[in-house]
Amino acid sequence: MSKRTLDAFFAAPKPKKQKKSGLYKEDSKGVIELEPSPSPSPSPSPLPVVVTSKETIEIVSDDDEIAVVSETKAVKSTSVAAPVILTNTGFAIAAPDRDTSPSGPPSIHPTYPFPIPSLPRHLLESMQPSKEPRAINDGIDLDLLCYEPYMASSLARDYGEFLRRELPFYRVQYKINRFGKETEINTPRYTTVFGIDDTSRFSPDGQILDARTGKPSPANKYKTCRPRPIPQCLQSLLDATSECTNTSYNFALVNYYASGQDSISFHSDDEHFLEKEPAIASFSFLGARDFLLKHKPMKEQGQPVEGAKKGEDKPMKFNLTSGTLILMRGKTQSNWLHSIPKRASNGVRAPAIQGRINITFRKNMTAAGTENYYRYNVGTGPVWKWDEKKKEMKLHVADTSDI
Ligand SMILES: O=C(O)CCC(=O)C(=O)O
Repeated sequence: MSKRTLDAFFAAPKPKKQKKSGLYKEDSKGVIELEPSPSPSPSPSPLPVVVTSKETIEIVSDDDEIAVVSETKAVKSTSVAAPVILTNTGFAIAAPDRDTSPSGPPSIHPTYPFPIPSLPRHLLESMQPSKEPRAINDGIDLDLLCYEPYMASSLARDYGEFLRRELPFYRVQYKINRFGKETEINTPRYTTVFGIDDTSRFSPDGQILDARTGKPSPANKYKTCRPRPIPQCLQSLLDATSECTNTSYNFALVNYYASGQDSISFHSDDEHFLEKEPAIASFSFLGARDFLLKHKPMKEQGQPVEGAKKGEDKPMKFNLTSGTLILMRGKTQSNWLHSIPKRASNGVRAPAIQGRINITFRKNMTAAGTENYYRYNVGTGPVWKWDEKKKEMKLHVADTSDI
């Protein structure tokens, strides 16, 4: 998302939410049927999926058309049985079933607040899709490809935890003028971004070069931001995604939704600096969240278009689990809006509380687009970094010990 107008819109005081029913599939007891679990790809240590409990989740939307709905649904959790080897002394030790050593040196660049480690080898070797995608095109102008999953659950968890732990994040604030009044917007999630548009490229040593001539770009080409090269840990997934979706990308935008209160409002990724009919590859890692899609209003001379209702009033809902890739392409962005609505648990631990990483790969054509992405996803505020002991984001204090 670039222009944060929709986040901005929802920053205004909201009327109390109305309770409506019937938006989600429920049986008479309010129990939602479990969707069939995606069949995992062959993996060195397949993880058994067990249904452990039921929980009530309250879905709170920041869109007036979507009601507050309570769901009771079974929660899936994975139990990991580590393979063991019996030694000749009779002691069992964990089998080294994967090579977690770094696949190379860390990615470094003057714009990074700290070096970003390279992927552990077992992850670098797992960047290809694990199965064929499923096409979803049963809505007007809807053209999705869904990889369920792209990455098997244990790898997706390792990769999501790696990105959460190693990337710098921001909680971007910005001002907009709304109805003649200056309003401060607090982006309701952690964000970060890497990449440079099609008019430039990075040299191997991190200088910005003109994409056409290969010569260094003028120092003032990007006036409001300092573009960052895509680190190896994201570039390797971008390359594999380019190959399987047959599309080139030059930007990686990352969102971290720390809890059910983090969200993104309805919007479409149809910025003018992307290609026409852009293909946006959107990955989910760690906690599952609902992803809603609805058609933009369809009116012809003030009248609803006949037969054009699907998706217009009732959003489609996908529960995006860890390792899923949704490719949104064709006419989707110009005709559909998508969102990750807020959720509040009823005092019960909801999946959203585990935190969710989202990565979108996009192709940006202009320098103005680069400035836009950095403004709304890095901004000018402090850096946040994951604290593995406290299991939460903490303000990052630069290490000055070797200055
Ligand atoms: O988190 C998601 O799945 C959606 C992210 C998104 O829509 C965006 O970054 O523009």
